[in-house]
Amino acid sequence: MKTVYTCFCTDVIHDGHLNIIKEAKKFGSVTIGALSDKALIRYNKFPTISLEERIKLYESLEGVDRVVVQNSMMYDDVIPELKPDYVVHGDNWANGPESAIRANVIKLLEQYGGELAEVPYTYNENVKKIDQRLKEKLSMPEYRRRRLRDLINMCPIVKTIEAHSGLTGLIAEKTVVENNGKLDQFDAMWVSSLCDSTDRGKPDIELVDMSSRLRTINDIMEVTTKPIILDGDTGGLTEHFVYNVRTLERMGVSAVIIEDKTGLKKNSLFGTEVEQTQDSIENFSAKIAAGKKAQLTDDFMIIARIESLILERGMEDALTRAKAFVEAGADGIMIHSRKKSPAEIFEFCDKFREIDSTTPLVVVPTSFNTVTEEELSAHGVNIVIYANQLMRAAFPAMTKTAETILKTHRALEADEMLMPFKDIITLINEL
Ligand code: SPV
Ligand code: MG
Repeated sequence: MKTVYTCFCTDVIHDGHLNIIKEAKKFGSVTIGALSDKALIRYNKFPTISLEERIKLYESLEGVDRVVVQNSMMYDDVIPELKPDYVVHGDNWANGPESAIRANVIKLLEQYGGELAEVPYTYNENVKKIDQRLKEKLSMPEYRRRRLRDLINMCPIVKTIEAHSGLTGLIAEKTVVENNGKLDQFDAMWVSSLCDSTDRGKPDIELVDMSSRLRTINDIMEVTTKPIILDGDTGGLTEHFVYNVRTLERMGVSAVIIEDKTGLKKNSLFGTEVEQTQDSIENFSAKIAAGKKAQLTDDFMIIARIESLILERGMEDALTRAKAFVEAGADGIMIHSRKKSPAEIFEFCDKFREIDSTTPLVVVPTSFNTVTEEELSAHGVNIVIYANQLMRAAFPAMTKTAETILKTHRALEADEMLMPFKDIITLINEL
């Protein structure tokens, strides 16, 4: 009897999957690959049930002879081992980043004479509704909030990009690239105080109030599912911070990062060029402890950001603070630097990891931007935040377009710099 392999990456079975099994059955005995959690994440299909539950679900389907685990999005681990006579897949992977997976399968099958059978992808109202529901489920606060902790446990490093609007949220949510035969995308979003302020034409001095920040978060949440880390500035008054923790938790924000500064906060990238006051260890620890006490779920994270290197107070001060803030209950430490070289960040991370091997570490490589995710991960960093790049990309493009229209007294010359609206709207979700 011939053998057939097909890979599933779903928590819910719909007509499309049943049709694949029906078609596969015509060729022989059917083995389903259940994509592992780690691989699902890279595929933007965050699991809402466990791998064991998915295996049971697939095993229960009529026509399925066995289920195996597929550990990566590419088929390199399963095909050479199973050597199926056929791989069956829907025909909806010929274009876009998924075509890399198709090419991978074709190459592997060629090595021993296996065949690819593509069946027409099932588009109907039921399939659409189930796909939609699955997505909506991930956007619910309880799923979204928990997802950051899960990602920290599952990924070598959680890749986080700045979002300051629905549109930038969609870019963070949907950008997928194929690189060296692998698909990649961002894991989480950072709602930066700098970009949220700049987008409103205001300075980054805690002038944009929490209600406005919540509106930005809500705009992003409306159209995305990925977890959100909020830049909470100094956290404000402890008496206010505790209320904000509850609000953020209820909305489904995964983490707030608060920095150990006090008084009129200025952006860290100004460093010592402007007057900035660091909070005392005692005060800031009390703020963290109060926030943790107010929190209602186990999922939400309060991450302490240490400004000692920015304010040139030295490595020892940074490490003393990190230890104290973890003791006060901080769920993570963000260490910041405005040096061009990542050396002081590496030194901090290495020394911190000597005294604490588990508390998540967060860095924002804006100044030390030569550093790679692999290097950061090797020094024990868990979350990397690209804190302002989308805003900085948009600003020069918008300015140049405005100048070009002013100079030429018409829009034609600017047009070559612009994306047609029909391409932009492909990003926008339709119900
Ligand atoms: C932000 O993005 O607002 C930050 C990071 O706080 S930084 O601008 O580097 O201080
Ligand atoms: Mg900020």
